[in-house]
Amino acid sequence: MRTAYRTCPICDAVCALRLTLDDDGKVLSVRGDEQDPFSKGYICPKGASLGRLDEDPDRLRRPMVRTGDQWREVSWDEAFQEIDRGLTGVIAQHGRQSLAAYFGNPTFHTMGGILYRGALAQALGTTNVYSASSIDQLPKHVSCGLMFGNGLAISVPDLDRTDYLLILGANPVESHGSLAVAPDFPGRLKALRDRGGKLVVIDPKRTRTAEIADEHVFSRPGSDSFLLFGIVHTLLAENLTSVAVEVEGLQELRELAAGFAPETVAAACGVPASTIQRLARELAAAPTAAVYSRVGSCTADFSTLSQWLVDVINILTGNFDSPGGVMFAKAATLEMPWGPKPFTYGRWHSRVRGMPEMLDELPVATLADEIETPGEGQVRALVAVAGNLVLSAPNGPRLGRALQSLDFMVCVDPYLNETTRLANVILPPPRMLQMPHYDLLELMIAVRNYARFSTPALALEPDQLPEEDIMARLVLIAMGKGADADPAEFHEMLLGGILGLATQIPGSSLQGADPGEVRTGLEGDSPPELMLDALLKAGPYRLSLAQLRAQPHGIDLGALEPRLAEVLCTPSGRVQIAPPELAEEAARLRGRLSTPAPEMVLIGRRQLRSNNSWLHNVPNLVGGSNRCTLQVNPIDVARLGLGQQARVRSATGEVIAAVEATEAIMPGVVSLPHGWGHSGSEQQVAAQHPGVNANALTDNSTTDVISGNAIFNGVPVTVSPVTGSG
Ligand SMILES: Nc1nc2c(c(=O)[nH]1)N[C@H]1C(S)=C(S)[C@@H](COP(=O)(O)OP(=O)(O)OC[C@H]3O[C@@H](n4cnc5c(=O)[nH]c(N)nc54)[C@H](O)[C@@H]3O)O[C@H]1N2
Ligand SMILES: Nc1nc2c(c(=O)[nH]1)N[C@H]1C(S)=C(S)[C@@H](COP(=O)(O)OP(=O)(O)OC[C@H]3O[C@@H](n4cnc5c(=O)[nH]c(N)nc54)[C@H](O)[C@@H]3O)O[C@H]1N2
Ligand code: SF4
Ligand SMILES: [Mo]
Repeated sequence: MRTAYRTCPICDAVCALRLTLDDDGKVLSVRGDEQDPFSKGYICPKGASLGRLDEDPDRLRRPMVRTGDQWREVSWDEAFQEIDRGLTGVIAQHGRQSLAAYFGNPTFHTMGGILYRGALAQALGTTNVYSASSIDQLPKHVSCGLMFGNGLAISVPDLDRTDYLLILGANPVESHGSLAVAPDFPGRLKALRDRGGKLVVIDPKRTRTAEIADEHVFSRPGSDSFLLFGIVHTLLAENLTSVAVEVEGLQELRELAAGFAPETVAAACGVPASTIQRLARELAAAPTAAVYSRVGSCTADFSTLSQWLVDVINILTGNFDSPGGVMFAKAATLEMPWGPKPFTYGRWHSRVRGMPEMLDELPVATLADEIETPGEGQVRALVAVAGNLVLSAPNGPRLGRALQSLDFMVCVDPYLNETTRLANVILPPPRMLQMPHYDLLELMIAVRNYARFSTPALALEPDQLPEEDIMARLVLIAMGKGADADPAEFHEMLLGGILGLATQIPGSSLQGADPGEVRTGLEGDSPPELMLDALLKAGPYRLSLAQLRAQPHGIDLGALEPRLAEVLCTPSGRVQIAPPELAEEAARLRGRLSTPAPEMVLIGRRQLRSNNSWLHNVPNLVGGSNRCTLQVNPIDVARLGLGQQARVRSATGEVIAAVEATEAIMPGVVSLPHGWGHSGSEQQVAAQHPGVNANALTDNSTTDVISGNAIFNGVPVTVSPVTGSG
């Protein structure tokens, strides 16, 4: 028996775990690591199932190649030869622009995914690069880009010190938080109340977070921009502002907000004007306050507006970049992507719908168009890393049909699932416990400055390839160097690139050092570890991998401190509180005031024992409360005469789902979780609990206009009884 300490890589909460393993490497128990200063022993059912997940018999162990409907295991060399043939064939016939890449959510939870994805995108030589950002948080990046000149300047609520927290469109008691890294988010919310603070939740559903709040306000899906504008209007009209950072555009902000008085927006958001005014006054009066919003607000129409307004309120109430308000973390690694970059967008546009590039990417919502529409630059091949697009993308089934028409597709994924079954080759990454782990991205948005590294708990088996070798060999093939090129060469090149930047950019602790000398001093058992060592040494605390290894319970680097000046990148050196790019969108929002609301709309939800599309194959995580049901208010159940099942129809598709009547959801709104729809899956357990694909109902033809982000919440649907279902 031995003990291993590890960060849980599943969600954004970065919990520290203590694992007990037997001599064969079987995980006997998983507990929260009580000695960890950040997560203090917290663990959720998913983390506790890490052992079961890791030993899932349906996990692919060797590369797979498909011929017709038949899959066979092949050697790594054979798999890469197949990929080389596939990709170079497509390049020769249709050019590089016919290649596309998708990087899914788990890409951002592994070191190899984060460190190699940019190089892979670049080596493919196409602008058809897509990621989970544009089905998740892109509107936040865009609003931060427009306001702060830096698309990565994402502030987090100072959870442990705030006196007042307003949450919109997030349910951290079940999701454990997102774009705000806080182990035991539920406990931190309870602590806020215990110290006399106030928690308010705005959500079309009375969620578990709403249940532990002081106040829950029902609001209409897709209407957050109205409500937030109403708050801004009140703050300005009643002179409740106390701006403490340098801003420009206050007059323009006044003009934009003028048309959104609480009385004007109340009907559109379903929140009484008096409540909107009171919330504004409470936010202004609280000693400190923070507004935090996530997926519910970010994947709806007008999302860039709502994400902007959240920060406007934090600024107007004097709670921006100050303790108890919202603040910027200062990670131990050199800021990624290695120094603040002035925000630009629209440097190129998607071919079919002319959608602008944002942060080097195009929106997932238009990937199907790019595959289906003939012409120069039509996408003919896809490299997908850690993505299950059929279940995750808007109108997933249409995208699935498009994927089927590709000339070639390769997936890096541990499972043969709804999406990877459409590929020609699947490359399985090592198991989680076999990989080194450091949260390069998460720790940049943590509610406390903190660092923790996990060494691999288990060694690779002889026929496995480390994640970085898989990525590097794909890069080398994309570069035209063939299937047999040595990944070591590329690792060194990538490391050299990091060292080049780390020794040059202002603010790096290695600025001015000799890259060769720094290289000689680096320590680590694998290329990602060497890169981490470099990034730590270049970081603001001048830590090293050796120091992190010596402290397996993590290193607390203290509470967040004001640092807006370090992340701000606007030409004026001031915050753009009313970016001109948003004026037209605000006018479009005003136009919506006179549009009648759809009778019924669909929203999504997250479930504690699930994580997007890929945890339904662990027996103890499925069943019970973790079911794919359509939540409907009893008033609607009666009005529509629903039985056990209902037919849900949208502009794009139809599903038949089990009805769960609950007063927790507003009348006129139904909720279906995403990531389900496993019928026919090769994952044995998931296939027994198939559920339905919520993204058969969502529409890829409409997006948040500014960012191009997908809309998953507020989708117009009709719900009707299924005859004979009782
Ligand atoms: N209707 C609706 N749709 C949504 C959402 C919603 O709220 N409603 N939420 C959206 C959001 S926020 C997100 S982030 C996306 C997520 O959507 P995706 O980007 O598709 O991510 P996941 O579903 O988390 O996982 C994708 C794949 O990663 C694989 N995987 C797991 N671990 C690893 C690993 O270590 N390495 C590799 N290479 N692969 C791995 C899994 O087997 C799975 O096939 O879904 C979006 N879709
Ligand atoms: N257990 C679990 N944890 C997860 C995940 C998971 O699948 N399961 N996924 C991970 C990922 S990829 C992410 S991005 C995060 C997301 O984390 P969260 O942002 O907390 O996501 P949800 O739990 O879906 O909460 C969204 C809430 O928005 C509400 N909502 C819907 N539409 C609107 C609207 O228009 N306005 C308002 N105000 N509210 C609305 C919904 O009712 C729901 O309660 O969670 C991560 N953690
Ligand atoms: S909350 Fe997230 S990080 Fe923590 S144990 Fe659960 S899945 Fe893992
Ligand atoms: Mo996400």
